[in-house]
Amino acid sequence: MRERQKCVAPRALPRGRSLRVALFALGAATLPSLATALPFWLKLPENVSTYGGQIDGLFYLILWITGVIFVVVEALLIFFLFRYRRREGKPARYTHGSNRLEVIWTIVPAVICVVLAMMSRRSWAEIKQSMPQGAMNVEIVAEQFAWNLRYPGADGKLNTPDDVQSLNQMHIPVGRPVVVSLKSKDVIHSFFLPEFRVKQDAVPGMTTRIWFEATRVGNWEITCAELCGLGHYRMKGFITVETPENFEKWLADQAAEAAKEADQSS
Ligand SMILES: [Cu+2]
Repeated sequence: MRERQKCVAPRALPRGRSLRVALFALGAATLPSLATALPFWLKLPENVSTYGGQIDGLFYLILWITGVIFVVVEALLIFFLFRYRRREGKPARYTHGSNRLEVIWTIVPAVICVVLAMMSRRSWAEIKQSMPQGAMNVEIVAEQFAWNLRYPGADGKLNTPDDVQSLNQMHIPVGRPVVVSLKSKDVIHSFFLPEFRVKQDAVPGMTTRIWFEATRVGNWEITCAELCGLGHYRMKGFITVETPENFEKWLADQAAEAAKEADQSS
């Protein structure tokens, strides 16, 4: 019986073990450099917002930290399942565990969380806690299942008779910050502009202000990122970023069209 036990559980050579540890450490250290080699379905959409780079940097950092921890934990789980499987003639050893290990795996994640909180503090303050000067104001009221937009007219003020309204079509000038006052008529919606790294809930009874600035001209989609009812899937809008001249022309055209319609109906 004793001889059999010896055959079943050969002891690993210390040299082999240190080689494995070294290889593992090398792999874990070089993984983040592969961020650019991610498959397309793991990559974020293109970024067309001034602060998108900061958010992406934090996002990829968190992805790599949690990704490496996930792979290590799952690999160890599978390894231990195999290594300590039930074997004939080998009684189980009951153990309380290791206080030192428990302290380590409590302190390390806590330190990682504090470092991440400190790293994201500046971006959070810049993006969420202050609104830029000289921004253009737009009001967006979400409803089942559309986005109602309101632009200030010639007086530059919202909620005056010369406001310009638009349904599901957002136009903004490139290179100028836009402050959106977000509201909801019915249920909670979520105003989501993936390429601008903007996602904000629209909550009934509340006005939430968010801002962003486009870095280039183009067309993208507005989606609702909150399951808001049966028509949620079709709650889609379009955002067009254009040159300041084209934007002013679009705004003037919309105002002229609205004036014409008002004339016809009176
Ligand atoms: Cu919605």
